[in-house]
Amino acid sequence: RPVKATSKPTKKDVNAEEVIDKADEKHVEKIGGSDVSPVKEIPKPAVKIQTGNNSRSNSKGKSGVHKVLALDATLSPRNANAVGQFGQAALVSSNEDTEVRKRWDEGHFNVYLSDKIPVDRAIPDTRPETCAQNLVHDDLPSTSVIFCFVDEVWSTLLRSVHSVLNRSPPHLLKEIILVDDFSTKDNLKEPLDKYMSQFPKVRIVRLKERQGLIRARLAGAAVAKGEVLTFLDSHVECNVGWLEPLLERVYLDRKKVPCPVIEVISDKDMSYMLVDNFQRGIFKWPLVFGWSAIPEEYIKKHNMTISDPIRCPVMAGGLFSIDKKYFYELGAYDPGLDVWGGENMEISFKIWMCGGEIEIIPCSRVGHIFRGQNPYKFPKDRQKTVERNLARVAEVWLDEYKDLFYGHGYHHLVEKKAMVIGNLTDQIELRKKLKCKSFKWYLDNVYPDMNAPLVKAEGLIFNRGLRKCLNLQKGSLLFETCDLSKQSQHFNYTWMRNFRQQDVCVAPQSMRSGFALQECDNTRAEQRWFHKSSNSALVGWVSEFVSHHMCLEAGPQGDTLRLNSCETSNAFQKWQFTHYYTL
Ligand code: LR7
Ligand code: MN
Repeated sequence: RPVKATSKPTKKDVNAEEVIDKADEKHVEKIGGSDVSPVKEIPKPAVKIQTGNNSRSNSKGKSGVHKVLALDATLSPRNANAVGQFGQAALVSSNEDTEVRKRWDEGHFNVYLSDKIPVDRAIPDTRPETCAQNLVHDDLPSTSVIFCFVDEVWSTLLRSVHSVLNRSPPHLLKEIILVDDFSTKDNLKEPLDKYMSQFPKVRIVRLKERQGLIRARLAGAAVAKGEVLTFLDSHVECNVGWLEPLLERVYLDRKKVPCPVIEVISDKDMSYMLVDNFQRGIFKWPLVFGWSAIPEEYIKKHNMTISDPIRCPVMAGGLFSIDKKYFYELGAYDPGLDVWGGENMEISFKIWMCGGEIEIIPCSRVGHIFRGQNPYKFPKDRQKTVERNLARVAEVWLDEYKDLFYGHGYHHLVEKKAMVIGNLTDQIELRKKLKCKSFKWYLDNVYPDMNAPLVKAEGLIFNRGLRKCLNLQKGSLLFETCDLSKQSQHFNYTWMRNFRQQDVCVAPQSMRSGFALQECDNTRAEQRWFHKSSNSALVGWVSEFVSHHMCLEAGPQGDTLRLNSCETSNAFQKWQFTHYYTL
């Protein structure tokens, strides 16, 4: 079979990673390692045919079942020898290299090659073998497939549409809605209208100004007539039998939100590639999407097979089906999210915390071209757009855990939060109205293997030079013999880098007066101390004329606590908390 095996690429949110400062880099690596830690509980996936609580089969009476339809109008293509046919790697001769390079930036993949490959090429059926034998109900709901695009490459957009037309049971495909997010390319105007007019099921919606993919999806959903919405990126190829297994899950339970396995269409040679089985969608701080393999022991213990649905803490974002009414019950997407990014986190938290479920359905497979960069322009700064979206999600959904988001490189957002992220009243109201569960519930029940300590370190703060602990009593901070039982010796080092006891935060003051005790306020940068690891300094910023960094130092007699210039070898400047969750 012309299939290359590869491991699934991790979706890179380069932007978010870039902003993680040095101090937090180590931490991110560490969490990465948590992928292999045992998953406490991913509830066992449902069996093939079952009736869920939210099932519609009850209301519709008995219904028959049939084997998944293996429709594929491209099985024996006319042009079997065409470039890239059957999903094979297509080669270009070396004298075409300049041409390839010249056109690369149009889509940040091999556009030159894509244009040579038939728009209705065949691809290998990559489903696990048992999938073809699976039964689905006869009366599945119909779906509207929604593709949003901005300046998408002509040949990949067409290939996406043809793959849906050729491999979806016609009675289940209500329509295909193409939402043009204010593209500038001429061929996406009249030529596209003309081309699509051959297909009565295809409708084109043109947005009058650039809305970004989130509001473009909302515009598509608003005109959709199908019972289920199926969102897809505009550079995909749907595989054989992709649709029925998705609709079956929605049919069984309207609060299930199924996603296909996302396979890889090479950006270089356009070959259709397999990905590893048993992958879950997860996130790491600061809300960066990634894939994580389900541990071997878990698979064995639960007798999971490669075709069982996989419950996912978060979805990748671009490819999923959802009951239309349910989508609106959930309040759809936050329409305040701009252009690209974060909406996958928003909808994932919303689904889980408000009573739904996200699953990957291994019998449904769709190839996607993973690109190194967004091939379109962001109306505003890309980084600022994405971080603003993520901050909106964090503010609405993360409860006390939002400090973990801000603490991983987004401290700067907190100071001017209200100004940056806009109004959230509607989103907060919605969460109340839906009576959604807490983020803590989500972590405990949906993503128990996530590493999410609420503070970076806590306990007593021991000074290496003095061999005593800090004690906060009657408004003064001094030293005492360490005593775990004394609450006045207990402090936290928080994600916002506050060094605090209850509501009291320690802030570096002027050169002369050392430090001050203040009411904690996350928006005040002056309350932030750098503390890199156990037995390192507590570094504060002093702004007198110019900013300096200064280290907290114990006086050798233990009767003073002051700020001084940092000296790496000075033991009186070394501090250790009793317990470090992560640094
Ligand atoms: O302003 C825009 N308007 C648009 O209509 C920006 C984009 N778009 C369209 C675009 O043409 C494309 O069809 O929206 C679609 C998604 O944009 P991509 O392809 O640039 O996104 P991506 O594949 O890099 O990113 C993933 O994360 C996004 C976060 O906002 C979206 O959720 C994408 O749908 C999502 N893609 C996938 O999940 C596919 C698998 C990637 C993985 C893992
Ligand atoms: Mn994409």
